[in-house]
Amino acid sequence: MTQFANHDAVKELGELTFTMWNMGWDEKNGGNISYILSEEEVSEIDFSHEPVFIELQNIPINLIGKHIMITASGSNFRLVRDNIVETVGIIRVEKNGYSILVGFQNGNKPTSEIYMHLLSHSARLEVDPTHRVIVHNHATEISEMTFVHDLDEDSFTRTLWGLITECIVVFPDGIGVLPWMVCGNEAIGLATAEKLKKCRIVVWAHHGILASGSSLNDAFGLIETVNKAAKIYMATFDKRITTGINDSELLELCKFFNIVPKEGIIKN
Ligand code: 2HA
Ligand code: ZN
Repeated sequence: MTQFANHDAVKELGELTFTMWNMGWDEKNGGNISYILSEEEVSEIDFSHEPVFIELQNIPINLIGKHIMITASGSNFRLVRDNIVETVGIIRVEKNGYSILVGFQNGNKPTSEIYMHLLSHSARLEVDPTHRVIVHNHATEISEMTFVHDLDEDSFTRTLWGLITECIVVFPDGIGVLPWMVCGNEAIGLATAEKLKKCRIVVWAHHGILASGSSLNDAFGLIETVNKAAKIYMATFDKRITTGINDSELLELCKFFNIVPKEGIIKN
């Protein structure tokens, strides 16, 4: 039996929150992460505390019984790794809510975005059984880009694909884009989950980005790739003398890497 704070998955999450803060993507209490534990991981962790049940309506059926590690409301990602037992916890999803099994000490509770995380996990699991992770942060350049680029998601995707060769290889399914919305409520959760039925990355205009993945590293890598392209966009969009990767070059890439890109974006 491993103590919660000493488990590898918990430590990995603590390292990732610090990395994201270090990149300038998680100021103050910005960002939240959740991670579906495997059965093996669940069997390794010491859950000897008395569970605390919290009621929550409209729980997605395919999550009932799953154990999810999730960051706390108000947690500062700079400090999470130094105080895991307060800033992270594990919940078990129940029919009418969830039980806090471990963590969230000293009266802490899961992120205000918990319902969005649950809906997002549910949507991804429907289409990808290897899915496990949702990462949300305030990556800087992708947020900047939502002020100078139109918010049509196909046009946004096409722009990103044209900026770095790697983009279409890493996210051939494209990205979803939501207009500005209030965060933390059911509407943004439902809208995000709807987008995640077709792709793994959603940009929230004038707020940040969310990515899903099969591991923390996988989801983080998607955000890194998108934000790198956005950084290049922001540094060049108003002073270009070349047009970037064209449609036939993107098709060449798809052929070489055996990739099927999201339909309707590459012309011809
Ligand atoms: O948890 O980032 O979107 C703080 C946020 C809300
Ligand atoms: Zn946020």
